[in-house]
Amino acid sequence: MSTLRFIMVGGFLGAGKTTTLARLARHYMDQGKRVGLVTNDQAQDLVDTHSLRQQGFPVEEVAGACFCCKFNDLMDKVSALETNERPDILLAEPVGSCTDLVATVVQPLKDLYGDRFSVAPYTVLFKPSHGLKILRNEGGGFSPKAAYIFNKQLEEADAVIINRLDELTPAQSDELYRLVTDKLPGVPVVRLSARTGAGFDGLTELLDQQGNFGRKILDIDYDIYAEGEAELGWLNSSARVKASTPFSMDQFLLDVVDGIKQSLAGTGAEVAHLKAIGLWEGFFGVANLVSSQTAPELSLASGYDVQEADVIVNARVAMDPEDLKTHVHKVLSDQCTKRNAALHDQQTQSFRPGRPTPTHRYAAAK
Ligand SMILES: Nc1nc2c(ncn2[C@@H]2O[C@H](COP(=O)(O)OP(=O)(O)OP(=O)(O)O)[C@@H](O)[C@H]2O)c(=O)[nH]1
Ligand SMILES: [Mg+2]
Repeated sequence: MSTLRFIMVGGFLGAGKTTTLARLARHYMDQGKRVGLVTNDQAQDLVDTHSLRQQGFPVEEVAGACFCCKFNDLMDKVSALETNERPDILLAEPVGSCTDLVATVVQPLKDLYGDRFSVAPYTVLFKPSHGLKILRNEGGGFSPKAAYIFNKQLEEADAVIINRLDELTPAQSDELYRLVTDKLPGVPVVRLSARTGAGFDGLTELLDQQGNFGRKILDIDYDIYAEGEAELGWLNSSARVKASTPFSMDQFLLDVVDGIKQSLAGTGAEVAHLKAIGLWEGFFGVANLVSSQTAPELSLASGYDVQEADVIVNARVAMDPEDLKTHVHKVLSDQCTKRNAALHDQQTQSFRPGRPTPTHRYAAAK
C-alpha cells in the first residue's frame, strides 16, 4: 500500500500558512500529484477553508478546537479526503496560536498510523512583523505569554521558514536569519516569499527530504500556553450583505478590515490577524491585516461589483472578545450604511480559546 505524504506547516497567526499551502498545493498538482488539504480553527466559518476551496483545492476542516485536541476528527477528515480524492499529499494547517504539535499530532500520527503516512519535516513559518520584536526581546505588540507560544512554535520545528522575503531589505532578512539560527543552532532556515514564490525551491527541497522527522518534544508549561492563548479575542462572523445598487466587493472587504484596524487603534489591543472574505456567484476576494502596525491589504481580489455578497470576518486580537464583537459589528454596520446596504442573517461567535487538552501527548519521541 502506498503511503500518504503528510505535510504540516505551522506558524503564528498571519505568518502565511494558508498562502504557503496554496502554493505548495499548486506545485504538487502541476507535478501531476493529487493533494488534499485540512484546515483547522477554534470556531466555524473559517475564511481559509472558503478561500482554499474557491482556489479549487479539495479541503476538509477541523472546527471547534486545534488538531491536538481533535486528533480523531483530524484522522476522520484525512480518511474522508483519502476516500474522495485519493491524495498523494496531505497538507495540514494547524491553528496559528497552537503549539506542542509534534508531541500531540505528529508523534501519535506516526505511532498509531505509521504504515499509512510518510511524515515530511515539520516546518514552521516565521512571521517577521511580530517575530523580530520577540526575538530581539523588544517587548511591544504581544504579551510575554503570547511570545512564549511564538517561541515554542519555533523550538519544535524541524526547519524554520522566514516568510515575507519580498518585504524585507537584505539587512532585515540577514538579521532575522541570524536571530533564528542563533536561537536554534543546527536547524535549517529557509527564506521565502509565499506571495512571489522567491525561495520556494528551498522549501520544496526541504519537504522532499526523507527521514525520521517530528521528534522534537517540547518542554512546555501548559498553564502559560493556555493563558497566552486565552489573551486572544477570537471572532468569526458571517452575514449576507444586500444593497440596492452594485458596490465593489474588494473595496468593501478592504474598508471592513481597515475600519476594524482604525476602530481598535485607540484601545492598544494588538492585532494578530484580521481577515475578511466576500463570496458571490463563484467570485471571491480576501482582505487581511497581520498586525496593528502594518497596512491592510487585498490579498486575493475578486474584481467584481455585487449587489449581494456573503461576507465572513475572522479576527484574532489581544482583547476582550465581547469588546472585539462590538467593534466588528459596528464597522460592518457602518460600511453597509455607506453603501445603502443591509446585513442579513448575521451570526457571530466570539470567545477566548479554551485550555488545550490534547487527545494524545507523547512525552518522548518514538
Ligand atoms: N507580502 C507578503 N505577504 C504575504 C506573504 N505570505 C503571506 N502574505 C500575506 O499575509 C497575510 C496572511 O497570510 P495567510 O496565509 O492568511 O496567513 P496564515 O498563517 O494562514 O494566517 P492564520 O490562518 O490566520 O493563522 C495575507 O494577507 C497574505 O497575502 C509573503 O510572502 N509576502
Ligand atoms: Mg491560515
